Amino acid sequence: MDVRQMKIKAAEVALSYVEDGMRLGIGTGSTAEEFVRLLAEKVANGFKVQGVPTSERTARLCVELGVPLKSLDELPELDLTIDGADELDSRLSLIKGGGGALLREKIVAAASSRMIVIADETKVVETLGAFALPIEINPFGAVSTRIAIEKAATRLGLSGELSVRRWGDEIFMTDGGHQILDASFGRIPDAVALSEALFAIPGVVEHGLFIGLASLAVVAGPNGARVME
Ligand code: ABF
Repeated sequence: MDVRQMKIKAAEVALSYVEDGMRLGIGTGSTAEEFVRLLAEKVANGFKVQGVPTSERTARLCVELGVPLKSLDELPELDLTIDGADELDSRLSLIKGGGGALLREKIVAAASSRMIVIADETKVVETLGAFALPIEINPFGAVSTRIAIEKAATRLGLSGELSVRRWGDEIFMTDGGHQILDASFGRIPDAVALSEALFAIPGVVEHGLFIGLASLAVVAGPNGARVME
């Protein structure tokens, strides 16, 4: 099985948790897109769901494939969200945001009774942090915010590069009109402490540490999928 087949396998298993009539948060990224493709096939065969997309990109794919969508304001409480991740550990703490959709992803996951993560085996780590942590910041005062993040990280014994995410020659802007700093801190031994420290900085809109949100992960490897709970 190559990585794409593993993503499809994880999406396939996750689809078995989706029940007819569910209000469903729909994630972003290549794994979530495999899920949308499989979901669309079921919808075409009469399966009923109402989806809330976590990004404009996911919304476009759902519209193209005929998955019915609502806004989160129309459906403010969801039954289940299925989304990818950049890293996950054995406690189902996650790093997300590599695709730039972390703010909407977290809002949608928090509005859901349950979140299932779909990933290939390469995403599972012992300690979060090999993947650079995306931190979404308000463009106003971006340099001050960056300095505050560096100081907060130092106080926690973390150090590393903070790079402004770019899209070609331009600074990358999220769906919400914010910038992203990718923080290469390396191992993050205390994700809760880092999360709290980042939220204490006014210019930080959101960060990619998802703690206590996922209740189950479907992880696919070369020999099939396993469930982590
Ligand atoms: C979203 O897509 C993000 O939070 C995460 O950054 C990314 C994972 O993408 P992929 O499935 O393409 O690896 O879920």
